Amino acid sequence: MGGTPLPSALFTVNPPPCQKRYSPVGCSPGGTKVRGQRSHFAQLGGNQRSQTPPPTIAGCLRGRRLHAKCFLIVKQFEGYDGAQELCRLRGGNLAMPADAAELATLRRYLHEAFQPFNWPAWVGIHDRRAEGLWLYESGQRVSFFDWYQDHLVSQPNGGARENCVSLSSDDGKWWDNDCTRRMYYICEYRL
Ligand SMILES: [Ca+2]
Repeated sequence: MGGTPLPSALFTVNPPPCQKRYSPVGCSPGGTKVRGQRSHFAQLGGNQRSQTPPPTIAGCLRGRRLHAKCFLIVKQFEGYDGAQELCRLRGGNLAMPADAAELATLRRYLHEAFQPFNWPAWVGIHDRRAEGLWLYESGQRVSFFDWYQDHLVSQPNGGARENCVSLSSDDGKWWDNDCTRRMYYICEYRL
């Protein structure tokens, strides 16, 4: 299923913090506070009225399905814990890409949803229990990684300050981030 292009207006309201390597159009360099946001879920491909209800499993079918799970990008700025709670309240979790196929699906979904922009989005991976021990929200240990790396930056690089993982929408690469940063997020639901 293809993502519906988002109205450009959505990119000008309450921009989230930028990724570290550069400042894409529409984000807020260094910003961590997002004020005055509307408390609604603007689901990709879905209804974007101000009182759109939170995603349900049926709503997730507007996202991206693979095997017995589906992923849904939620365009609401939340810290990691808030995002996980909102996913959980609807019967899911933050996205936990379990293998290369699922990660590739997420990467394409993010890219198609946000291009030509670059937006970070939370997934359900953290190292809060022990530094450097990356776990899914399920508690299972992450067995493969796709950290961003170039000649200047090698993720993860935040140590004990950055314990939650976001994916960049342009390339799907992983970044460790401060868990309190507010950004879009991706839920997953079992079908
Ligand atoms: Ca860490």
